[in-house]
Amino acid sequence: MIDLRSDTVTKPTPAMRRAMAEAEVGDDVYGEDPSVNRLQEEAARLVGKEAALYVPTGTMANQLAIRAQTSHGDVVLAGAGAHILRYESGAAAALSGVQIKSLGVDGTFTAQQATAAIPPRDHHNSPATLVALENTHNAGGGSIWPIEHFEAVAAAAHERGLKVHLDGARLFNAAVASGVPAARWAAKCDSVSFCFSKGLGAPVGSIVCGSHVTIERIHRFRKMFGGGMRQAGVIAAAARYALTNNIDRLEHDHANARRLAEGLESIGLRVDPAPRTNIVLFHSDRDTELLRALESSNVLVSLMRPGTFRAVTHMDVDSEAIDEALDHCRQALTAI
Ligand code: TLP
Repeated sequence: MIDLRSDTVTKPTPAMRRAMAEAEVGDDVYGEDPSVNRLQEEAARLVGKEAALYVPTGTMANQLAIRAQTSHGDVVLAGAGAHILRYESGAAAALSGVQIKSLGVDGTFTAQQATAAIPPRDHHNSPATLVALENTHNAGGGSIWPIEHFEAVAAAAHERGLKVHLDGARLFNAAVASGVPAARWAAKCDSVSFCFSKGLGAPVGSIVCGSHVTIERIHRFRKMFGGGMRQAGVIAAAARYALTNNIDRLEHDHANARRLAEGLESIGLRVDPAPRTNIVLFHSDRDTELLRALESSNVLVSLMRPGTFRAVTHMDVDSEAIDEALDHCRQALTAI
């Protein structure tokens, strides 16, 4: 099976499992799990924030950041196709009572667009209180914000009193591919989340980082949302292992994404946009037939929307597996 549906499908390596087996643990709801505490300190330091909180999923990280930095009835500004809008089961509306206003077309937007979307202060309007940025941008094909736009949007938001959250589920893919360190992306944001369970190869877990005050508020809502975990050091050890060992290797996933994109184009499939990180979007009108034919040759990709497939490279697929997937794809195209 060559599973390119997502980078979430990776399995922990023997070395990561050893780190998990040997983890020192305690009850993290009492704040007594040394592995979780170390992970939180390391993660906060890595992105230049005062504090961090370990959480079960990227969705919970985003939703806690929204809940802690908005009030019911507020507006959150986000790029078109944002994960918080499209793939979190309506959580922002259900759990925080906010409306998400989507801007731009490809997940990025300008400071002018953000400013224009902030409603004037008037009792008829819902106040915009948070801007949520996503980097890399999943639905945009793993795209990376131009750092100047990113910083300009954050500055414009702060000037008007809005907070800024970064959904950095794949922040280290952005950092490795752009050469802009994670701490610089995080610097202009009030909260930043990232996932251990995607390209970094851990089986579970995400983290949200920010000031002491913000993280304290988020901590309270983590309890309310049912995200307090007990001897979580077993999984935090995998996350710590991932931070130490699996960031630099993301470059291989990016090279494999480029290899896959070139191969797909050479067999007549349109790839758009050109991959910057580990996500490849390719297009075909015969989507259902192609998906089925690939599945029957044990190649898994996802259908993101009609006519658009997503293939994600990760540590469990090497360049030989990419070439094999391309062979199957070529055969599938001739068979359908
Ligand atoms: N994305 C998943 C699916 O939900 C689409 C994937 O396979 O890519 N932010 C971003 C940008 C994400 O891509 C994801 C996961 C999350 C947040 C949520 O993370 P989890 O799955 O841990 O809740």
